[in-house]
Amino acid sequence: MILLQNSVEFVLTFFGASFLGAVTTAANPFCTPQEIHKQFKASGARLIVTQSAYVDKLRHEAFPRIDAARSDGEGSVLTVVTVDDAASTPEGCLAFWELVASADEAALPAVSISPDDPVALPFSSGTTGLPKGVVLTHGGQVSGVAQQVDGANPNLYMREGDVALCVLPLFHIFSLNSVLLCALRAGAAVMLMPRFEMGAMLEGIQRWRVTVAAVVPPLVLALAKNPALEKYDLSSIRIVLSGAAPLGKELVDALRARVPQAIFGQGYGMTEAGPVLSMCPAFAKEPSPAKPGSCGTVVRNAELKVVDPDTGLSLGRNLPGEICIRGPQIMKGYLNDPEATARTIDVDGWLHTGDIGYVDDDEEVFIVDRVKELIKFKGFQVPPAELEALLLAHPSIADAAVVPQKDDAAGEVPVAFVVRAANSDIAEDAIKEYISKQVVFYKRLHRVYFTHSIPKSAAGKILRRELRAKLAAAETA
Ligand code: 4UU
Repeated sequence: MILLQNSVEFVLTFFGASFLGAVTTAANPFCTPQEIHKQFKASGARLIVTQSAYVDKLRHEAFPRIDAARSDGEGSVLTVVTVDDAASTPEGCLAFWELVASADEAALPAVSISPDDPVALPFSSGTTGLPKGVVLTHGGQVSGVAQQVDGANPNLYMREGDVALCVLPLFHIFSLNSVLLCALRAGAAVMLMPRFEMGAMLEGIQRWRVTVAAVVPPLVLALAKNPALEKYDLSSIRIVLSGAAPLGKELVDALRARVPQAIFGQGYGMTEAGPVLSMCPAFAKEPSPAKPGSCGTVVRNAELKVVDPDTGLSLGRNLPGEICIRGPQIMKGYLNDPEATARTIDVDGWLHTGDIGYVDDDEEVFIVDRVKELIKFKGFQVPPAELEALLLAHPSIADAAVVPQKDDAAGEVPVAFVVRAANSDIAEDAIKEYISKQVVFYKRLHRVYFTHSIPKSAAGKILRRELRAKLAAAETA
């Protein structure tokens, strides 16, 4: 398990493990001990590479005892490697750079790796339920990278001399695949930033002449609004690739004036899809224009279709339906969860995204809605089922449902509908605080609406559409 901000050690650990045929699962170091433990347990991780600052989270009672002695393979002790200065290595941990210094390259075991072997295990809630391990294989990642940057006319054209901005977290597949792996494959350099900090990022772009900037819409918003931009030379940027959430035309126009030479466009990705489904054709070596709001065209050597969510039948152009993708790049399945896998990848190999969109006459993909439960706060995944489980565990709460509410800065924020238990008068703030203590910042509830009942289908499924419509109606009222 990699529990690190973007850093050289993250990259070395990922490639080192891959080279040995090991799998890495990367987690957000800002997560709470409980959240990290869930992923640790579900992934079956044996060793954690992290920073000293996060070791206390791993001393939580849920984890095995940290011990520098080699793990017995039974999971009774936890091996933790810290990347900081060896002099400050916390008790029981191993120092990353000491291990590197004492390593013998000639003693590397010979391993044979097949394309079908797993290499990365990011976590995603997919179309429904709790976060699950997404099994991405060597072959899948190699195919996915090739679909973007290889061939006579690469779609995401990068070459030697390019410098890719890596400020989006590498524990998310957008950054790992489309930035790190694609840039290195193309021979480009990568500018790693441990965290988003506006001044340092602009400084770095100017100093290292960044040419390809991968961003999310809230970052475009922050840049467009920042007057300091004028003080920096951003003339090296030729591509601004936005993804993970919808990018509006107004937002692009607001930033375009500041970086007039750059091409703005979107990639459409989903962790389970390996991740890229479509990419802006204006980024290609032989570019063709893309319309505002478009997510580009399907990556090559993959198939994309739009189906009627009710009948499953394929729809024609310009008709919105569920987007499905098939190709060598998609996940092998969810770890230890054949039911969830079967719900997501059908018998013909089509991965159902839970996104509603259409393909227009120029082959461009447009996303118009999401039928899956997932909430996206600034591009981060917020699985409603996780928050609902926490809410239901509270003695003063009889029933609860969590849905997205539109938000200008974050795109969407999670809000809850709550049915109080009999005789309870629990207040909104108490519920918000109860959740905040247990989750990473982007999963915090922004509003709690009290109600008498949660609308459900005959099968007991929460009717999320109804709740979303209720919110929308309240907004326009
Ligand atoms: C509207 O967000 C991602 C991956 C994004 C990505 C990866 C490589 C973008 C560009 C790229 O090059 O993965 P997840 O699993 O966190 O979230 C997936 C969901 C999608 O199903 C869709 O609902 O995030 C939403 N999404 C988008 N929505 C992703 N990209 C877009 C987009 N516009 N461009």
